[in-house]
Amino acid sequence: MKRLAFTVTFALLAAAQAQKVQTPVPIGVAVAQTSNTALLGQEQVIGARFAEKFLNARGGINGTPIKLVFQDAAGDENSAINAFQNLITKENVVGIVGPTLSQQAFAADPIAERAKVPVLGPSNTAKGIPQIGEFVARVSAPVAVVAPNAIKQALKLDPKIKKVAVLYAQNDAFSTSETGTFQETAKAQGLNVATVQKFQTTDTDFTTQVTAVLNADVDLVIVSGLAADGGNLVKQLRQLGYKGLIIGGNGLNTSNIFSVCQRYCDGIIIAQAYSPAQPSAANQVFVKEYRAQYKKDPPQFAAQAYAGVQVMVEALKALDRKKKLAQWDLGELRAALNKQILAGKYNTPLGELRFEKDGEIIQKDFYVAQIKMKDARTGSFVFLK
Ligand code: 1QQ
Repeated sequence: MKRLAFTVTFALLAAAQAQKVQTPVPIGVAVAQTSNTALLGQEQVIGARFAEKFLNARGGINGTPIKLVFQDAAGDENSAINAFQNLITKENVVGIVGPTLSQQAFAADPIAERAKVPVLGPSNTAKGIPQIGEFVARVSAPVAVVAPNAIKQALKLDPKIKKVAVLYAQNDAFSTSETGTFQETAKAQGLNVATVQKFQTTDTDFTTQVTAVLNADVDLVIVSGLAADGGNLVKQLRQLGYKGLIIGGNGLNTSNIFSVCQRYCDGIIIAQAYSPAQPSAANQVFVKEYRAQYKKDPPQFAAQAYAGVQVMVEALKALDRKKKLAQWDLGELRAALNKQILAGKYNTPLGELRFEKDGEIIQKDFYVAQIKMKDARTGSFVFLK
C-alpha cells in the first residue's frame, strides 16, 4: 500500500515536472478584483490587460502570444494564497504578477517560492518583500525610497511646517512599513512628530484619532492606510476642522478615493513612482495608447502592472531566442525565467528598470502629485515635480 502510494506520488511528480509550456503562454495575474482593495486592484487589472493587448499586437513572445490568467486575490491573505495555488497548479502559469498588498505578499509569495514560480510584485512596497525568497522580485519601488519625496515636497509648499501628526493602519504590513519611513524622514527634516495615531484598515469612524490630531495642533498630517479607510480618515479630518496640509501614502494613490473623500480629497499630496510625463519612448507610446482607450492619463498602479507583465514578456522573449518556449519543460522554464528577469534591463513606462540580485527594483525617477478636485466627484492628480 505504502509502496503504491509512493509510486503514484512519484508518477504525479514526474508528470508535473515533464509538463510542457502551453501556448498562448499563460502568465498569472493575482490582484484584488473584489473587496475594498479592488479600489487599488482595478487599476492593476486595467494596466495588465493593456499590456497583454499591446504586447500581443507587437508579436507577443517572438510570434507566440501570451494569455493573462486572472485569479482574484481580493484583499486578504487567504484569497491571495488560493489565487497563487490555482495559478501554479491548475493554470500552469510560467510566472505571477501580484498580489496587490504587501500584507498578502508576505503570506502568498512563500507558496510561489516553494513551487519555484517567479513572482513580480506590482505594488508591494513594504520593506522586506524581495527578501521573501529567490523567486520574488518587484517592479514597485519601496516606500523607503518613494515616501520621503512627499515630505520634502510638502516642506517646499510650506517651509513653515513644524509640527506633524502621523497616522497609520496597524493591521497592514505596508502601512506600518510606510509610517516608519514617514516618521524617520519627518525627524530627519527637523519636524516635531507631535502625535502618532493608529487605526485599522476596517475602521470607518476616526473620531478618536482626529480629535487627537486637532488637540496636537499640527500643520501637517501624514496618513498611511489603504484607499477606503484612508479616504474616510481624510474626509473626517476636514469635516472636524483640520485645515493644514495632508500627505497620503501609497494606499491612497488612486482616483478611486474621490468617491470616498469627495471634495475633501482636495490638496492631498502623494509621492509617485510613475509619471505620465516620464520621457522614455516606451512611456510616450503607453500614454498615447492609454489616453486613446481610456480618455485619461494612466495612474501609477496601472503603469506598474503594465511594467510587471512587460518584464515577464521580455524575459520570456530572451529565453525563447535560446530555445523555443514550446520545447521547455514548465519547471525548467519557470526557473530560467526567474534568472532571466533578474538579468535583464527593461525600457518600461516607469523608465529604465533593472533588478538587484535579491529582486529589488532599480528605478531612477520619482515624483510627487497633489489631488485637485473640480467638484465632489471629479478631480485629478497634478504633478508637482
Ligand atoms: C503595499 C502597497 C499598497 C498600498 C499598494 C496597493 O503599496 O501593500 O505594499
